[in-house]
Amino acid sequence: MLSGIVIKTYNSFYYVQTAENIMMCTLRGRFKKERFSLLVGDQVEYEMAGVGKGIIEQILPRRSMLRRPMIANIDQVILTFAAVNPNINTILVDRFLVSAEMSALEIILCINKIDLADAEELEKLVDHYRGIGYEVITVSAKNGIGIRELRSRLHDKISVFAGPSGAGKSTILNNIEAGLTLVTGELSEKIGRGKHTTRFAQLLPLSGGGFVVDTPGFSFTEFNDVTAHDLMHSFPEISELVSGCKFNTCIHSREPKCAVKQAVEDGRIHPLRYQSYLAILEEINANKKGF
Ligand SMILES: Nc1nc2c(ncn2[C@@H]2O[C@H](COP(=O)(O)OP(=O)(O)OP(=O)(O)O)[C@@H](O)[C@H]2O)c(=O)[nH]1
Ligand SMILES: [Mg+2]
Ligand SMILES: [Zn+2]
Repeated sequence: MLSGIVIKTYNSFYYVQTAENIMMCTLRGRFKKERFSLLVGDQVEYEMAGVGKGIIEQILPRRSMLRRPMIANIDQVILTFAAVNPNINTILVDRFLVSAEMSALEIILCINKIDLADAEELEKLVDHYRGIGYEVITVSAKNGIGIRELRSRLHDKISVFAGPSGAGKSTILNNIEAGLTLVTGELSEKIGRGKHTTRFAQLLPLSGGGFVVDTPGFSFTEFNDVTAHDLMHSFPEISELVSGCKFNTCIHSREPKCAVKQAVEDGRIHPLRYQSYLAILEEINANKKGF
């Protein structure tokens, strides 16, 4: 059986990237009966049905699934922020980090527009997140700084670029892969406000092997289905301490003998991170009360 990966879906056609070319495929009827939804990122086996055409016969088990956008088999998320313009804000970064942690994918924090950044501020920010254990790559899509390093981290993987609008995701990708002409700047913002963009997520092949996915920025993340338990385990430095709290129901806000609060006092947890934790916790609790 021939095999490939679905890189795009359109009008019930599935574009399947093989080692040699892109095949335009349809789905064998029985899958439709099962109401199985084939996703971009799915690995499939197909049979030839004419020149450049095929019929998908088999879908291989998924390694992972991202919900926004809906893509199968993602390996990692490149959370992209501009250091400046729009100015980076740690609460926003932490919110995106929590969302990414919930998806259980590898995370790389990419800080763009370092050509505009104050060197000292940037270093503080980078140290802050490296100190927690996150991998941080600093780039300037404009000047090409750091692009080679970022490219090397994408090799043979499926990577999704996510982050707020204007961070420079599309500009970075255009810079990473010659031949890409993703829309950037104000025009992109206009399209992004339309409702269809996330539905058309596609895998963009990298010439060195691997795929990237560009996503339209959104400036907020929702935590509707996140519990306090999920939240504490989405902060690695909090997660590793929770077993030290006196009460196993401790949510590290007002409880006595809390190992997390102690660590904040001792400076082992950064106050900004604790602030982000409390802000999201409050949101989760407010959502609950609404029911
Ligand atoms: N100075 C500077 N400007 C940059 C850099 N990278 C991108 N920009 C600019 O930032 C603006 C936004 O870039 P985009 O690539 O459209 O940002 P995006 O993250 O794709 O935004 P959305 O598609 O709306 O989510 C554009 O005007 C880019 O030219 C950089 O490294 N330095
Ligand atoms: Mg874009
Ligand atoms: Zn606690």
